[in-house]
Amino acid sequence: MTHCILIGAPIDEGQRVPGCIMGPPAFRVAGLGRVLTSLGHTVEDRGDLTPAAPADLQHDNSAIHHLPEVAAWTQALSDAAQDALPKGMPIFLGGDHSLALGTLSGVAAHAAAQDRPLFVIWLDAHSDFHTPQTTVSGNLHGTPLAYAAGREGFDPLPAFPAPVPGENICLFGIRSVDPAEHALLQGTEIIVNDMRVLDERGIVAPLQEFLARVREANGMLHVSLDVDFLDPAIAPAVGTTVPGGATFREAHLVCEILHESGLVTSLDLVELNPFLDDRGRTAKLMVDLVGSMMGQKVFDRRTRSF
Ligand code: 5AB
Ligand code: MN
Ligand code: MN
Ligand code: MN
Repeated sequence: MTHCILIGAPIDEGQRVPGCIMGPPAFRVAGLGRVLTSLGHTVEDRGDLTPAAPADLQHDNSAIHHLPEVAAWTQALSDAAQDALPKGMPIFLGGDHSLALGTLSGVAAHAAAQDRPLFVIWLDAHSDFHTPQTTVSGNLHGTPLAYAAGREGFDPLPAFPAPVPGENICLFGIRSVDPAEHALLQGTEIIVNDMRVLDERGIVAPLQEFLARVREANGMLHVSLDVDFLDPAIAPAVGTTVPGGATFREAHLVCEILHESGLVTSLDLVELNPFLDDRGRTAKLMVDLVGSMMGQKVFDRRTRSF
């Protein structure tokens, strides 16, 4: 049984397609709390965060937009993560993926205080490894992983507390990497399980390899689930669809394996844009996936010997 702490973060300033602001209520309407309760967990819904008033921040890269707002969210989310982690498992309801600038910062600070290594699994079509210097779109939802990995150039944001070593980060399902991200990633130890790798090896072995390392190190594990990890055919409600994503069963299997590992300590649910959804099917799928990650099974084999 896990104490699940739901934290809404209706942030949509990290990209330009309106709608992610409706993410937290959509997760609630789709039954996130009910699913968790039905699995025997306790649920504490802390409602939606309100960031402080944005400070006057500038950046040389004129493409960047809404930096002050994103910086304010980063601080609010980092504080919220640090407050929740000693009490249970925070589940952050986005909001776009710039949310992870804050959640990763808070989780990293907590892990450092506990003297435990932090591991991150990034379930996404994209590598989100731009810095404020390299982003062409200026959309800060494409930057959180580079921030967490301690890349330079994030000056206007709060300093990242304890950068996550590359070998503790696993990209899973990516199929869209910009040239500047590619160049930056080449210089890291980040584990890149792109779709090419998953097509060839399947999802089980690469995932289990990473989880074995988390277990061995007694690490904390932060899962960041971007809706566009999923194939657009099953998850249309996202502004940045990329064909060739995880299938329904691949996505559930990832979540089932994450559950069995018993290692997940925090979770982001990001990039859901309910305005683009088809009768709530993406929101419901995301909630079902959280169910699998928290113990929902087709058939429970624990009480059988075969
Ligand atoms: B997401 C792109 N690399 O920088 C950019 O959805 C896309 O959080 C970023 O993964 C996608 O704008 C960010 C082209
Ligand atoms: Mn993302
Ligand atoms: Mn993405
Ligand atoms: Mn996206």
